[in-house]
Order: sequence, then C-alpha cells, then structure tokens
Amino acid sequence: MKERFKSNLTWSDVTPKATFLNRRALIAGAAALGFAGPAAARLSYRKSAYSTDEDPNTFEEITTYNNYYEFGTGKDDPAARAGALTTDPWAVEIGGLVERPGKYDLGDILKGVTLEERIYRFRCVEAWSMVVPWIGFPLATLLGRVGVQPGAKYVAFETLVRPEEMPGQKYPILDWPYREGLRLDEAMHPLTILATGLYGEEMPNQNGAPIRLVVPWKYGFKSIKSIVKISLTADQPPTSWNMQNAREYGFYSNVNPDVSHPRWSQATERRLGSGLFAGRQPTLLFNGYDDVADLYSGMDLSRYY
Ligand SMILES: Nc1nc2c(c(=O)[nH]1)N[C@H]1C(S)=C(S)[C@@H](COP(=O)(O)O)O[C@H]1N2
Ligand SMILES: [Mo]
Repeated sequence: MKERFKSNLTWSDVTPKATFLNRRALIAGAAALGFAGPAAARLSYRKSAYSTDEDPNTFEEITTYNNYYEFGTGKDDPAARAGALTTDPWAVEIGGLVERPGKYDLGDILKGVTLEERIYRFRCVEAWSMVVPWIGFPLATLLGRVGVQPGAKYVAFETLVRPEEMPGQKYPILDWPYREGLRLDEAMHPLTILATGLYGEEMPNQNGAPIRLVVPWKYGFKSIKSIVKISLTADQPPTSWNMQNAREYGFYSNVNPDVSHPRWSQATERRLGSGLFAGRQPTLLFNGYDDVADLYSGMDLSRYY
C-alpha cells in the first residue's frame, strides 16, 4: 500500500523521476478542475532501443484477433466481451519471497515509472505472429522496488478471477485462475515487460488491461493478462497450459523452430494481416531475440521446452 513506500523507500528513490500520465491521473485532474466528459488520454512514454524495426500490425488487427479464454475461446470473443471488465480500481498483490509484500494499487505501481514504447515481435504457439507497439516498463523495475529475497528462484503470476465479468470462467476450459511463471533470471531480463498500453493508449481490455506481461522470446501464452497477483517462489510454479496439457506445453515455452509442438511444426509462422496467401516466414530461435541465449546455456531446449 501507499504507506509501505512512504515508510521505506519510495518509487522515486530508486528510479529517475519520470513523466507519469495516464487516464486515471487525467480524469482525477479534470475532475479537480471541474471538467467533465471523456478524457481522450494518450500515454506519456519514450521510445525504447529494444524495438524491432519491423512494421507493426494495425491497431485493428491487434485488438480483434485475441486469445483471452476468460472471455471465450474464439479469436473474436475478447473484442466482443471484454469491454465489460472493470479495470479501475485495480490492485496487484505482490507476495512470497519479497521484502515488502503488499497489495499495491496500480496507480502507485505506475508512479515514477517511465513508460516505454517497445515494438516487439509477438509469436503465438498456434504459429501466427504479430508486431505490436506495446507501452510498458521492465518487470525488473517492480521486482527491484518490492525487494526480492535471496531464496527466490521463480516468479508466479495470476489473472483476475471474476466470473460475473469474465463469462469464460463459468466453464472449466482451464483451471482458473490463469497462471504463468518465469524463472527469476528470465523475469529480471530487460526484455521482459509489464505492459499497460499499446499504440500510445491505455491497454484495450481484450489485450489484458490494465496490466499484462510481455515476454517477446516466448510463445504468447506466457504473456499473462490482467494480472492481480505476483509471487516470488523457491519452486517452479504451476502454469495454466502446462497443467492443461503437459505434453504440449512446457514451462519454458521459448520460441524455437526446431522444437515442434506435438501436433504441428513450429518452423514457420504466418504474420497476421499479411494475407492468407502471402505465405509463411521462417520462425527464429527465441523469436529473434538472441540476447536471451545466455539464460539457457547448457540446457537441452528440446527437453526443457
Ligand atoms: N489471462 C489470460 N492471459 C492470456 C491468455 C488467456 O487466455 N488468459 N492467452 C494467452 C495467449 S495463448 C496469447 S497468444 C496471448 C494473446 O495476447 P493478445 O490477445 O494481446 O495478442 O495472451 C496470452 N495471455
Ligand atoms: Mo497463444
């Protein structure tokens, strides 16, 4: 909570002062000044050196072809149904092996955080891909602020459970809540971000508002949406797709053209929007993010898939 940061170190003690602006702040400001009406807020962010130079997919493509099983298993279900999700107020409970556990309001998490636009390749296990201009900040920034205890080796994440607003949760498609996990060194890697927006605007609900993970060298299902819980653990945490089908989905889920999904090859991908007959392109190891190779040196990636 707010008090924790006041009594210990504040966000601004550990990160450079940043321009922070989001719709919440804007609405609060507008209310204080006596304005009413819709706030067409753009996020304030800086461009990141981590971006690819590939052309991004359109906003339309990124927000109408989604996987978000809490709203149904169809690609168009999230766009049709996720609008009903209440994302403000929002808090993230951070616990386990951390120095300063607590339930942190999203506004407090974002205070003093510099948001960056990072244009990342995004690769789904279903062998399609997109290029998305995410807005976010390194997960490492948040973990640094809450203080990771020496015994922590993994980070576990959970999505909101709210069947009244998430109709898919009325069915046992997955064992809710949706869960994901990373090894601590993967979580601390600068490419791993918590995203709060895309295309310069706050995150659309169907893409995981108000805060979701993006791990660009892993298959899309690792990028858990609408996060309400982050736990630092000593043991490898259970993850939703591995629980559902351990043979098809491992813990690591690194993009790898040489390790096939049991039912289809992962050697090529179809870039969304490039047209059904535009052909496929070769998939790159780690989705082309070679920087992460050191994390897996000495590991047999066909065994740890
Ligand atoms: N909570 C939650 N997170 C999720 C999913 C989901 O069903 N529920 N689907 C995953 C899968 S399989 C993919 S490919 C990406 C899709 O992200 P996008 O819709 O923003 O492209 O979200 C991932 N995160
Ligand atoms: Mo996916």
